[in-house]
Amino acid sequence: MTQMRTMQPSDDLYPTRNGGEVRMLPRREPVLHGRDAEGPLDAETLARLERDGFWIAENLLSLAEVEALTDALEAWREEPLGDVSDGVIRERGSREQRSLFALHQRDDALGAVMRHPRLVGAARQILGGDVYVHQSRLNLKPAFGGAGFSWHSDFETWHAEDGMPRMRALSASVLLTENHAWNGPLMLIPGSHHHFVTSPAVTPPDHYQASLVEQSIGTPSNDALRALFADAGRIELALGGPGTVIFFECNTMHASTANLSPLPRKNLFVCYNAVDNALVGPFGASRPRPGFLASRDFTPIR
Ligand code: 6CS
Ligand code: FE
Repeated sequence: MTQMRTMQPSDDLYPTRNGGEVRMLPRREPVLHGRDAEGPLDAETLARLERDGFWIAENLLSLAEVEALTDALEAWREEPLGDVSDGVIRERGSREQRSLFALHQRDDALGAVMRHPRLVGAARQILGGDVYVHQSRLNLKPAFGGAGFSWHSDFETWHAEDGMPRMRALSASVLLTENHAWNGPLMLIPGSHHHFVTSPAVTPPDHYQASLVEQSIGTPSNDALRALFADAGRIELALGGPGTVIFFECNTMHASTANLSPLPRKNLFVCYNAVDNALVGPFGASRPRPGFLASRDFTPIR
């Protein structure tokens, strides 16, 4: 049963998808919700996450762990996969798989990685308490044309379309293949998480069926991107080999270009949300998105 929204518009700190002009609102909450909490991250790493909005943890998982994930992925891809309603997103104009969602509902290595102590331990420390998996997916970015992802803040979508109240979530992207400068790595704007860029366009019904192939609603204006880039002075390419994990805060502006190279760029994403930040009703859409995109099982990962 979908829990409908219990919060009134007045307590919406990040109004978006409601017409009007693009606005850059200040972030209204900390990045580190559990500053002194026990966990695997040292003070320097926490400071970098707070400053930049992301942290690239090289070789966090072993090659043997990545191999188990890759074996489970290949076994899964041989199963008869459905379509968008089963969390299978294909590249525009082809049958190539672009994203496969809801890994965490599987009982193989792909499902187990959410509970990896170095992932969930970092999430608990940063988010300051119990966490659950809001969303998980594989982005396959196939060779010879896997399309990119427009600039966006995950939180803008998760707030507007999933009903995530506050910025108390993060993604861990596990690199399953080499992420080179030339095969469509994740690009991030350091410090962009300190501002919330509103998106005036009203959310169409079942927007996810378009946005997961190519997102144009909920994305920032060029002026807003220019301003975020001017503050940062650079864009970071998140490069690394299999087993590297990119942790990025839910509101950090990120994108990736198309992959025209012969090497696929396969990354596995686990998006943790604080149990205390559980979803309510959407803040900028008529209906909540399906469970494979936004879990409403808030059972904490122990
Ligand atoms: O809409 C979402 O939840 C998804 N869209 C993007 C481009 N990033 C986050 C997430 O996978
Ligand atoms: Fe994203």
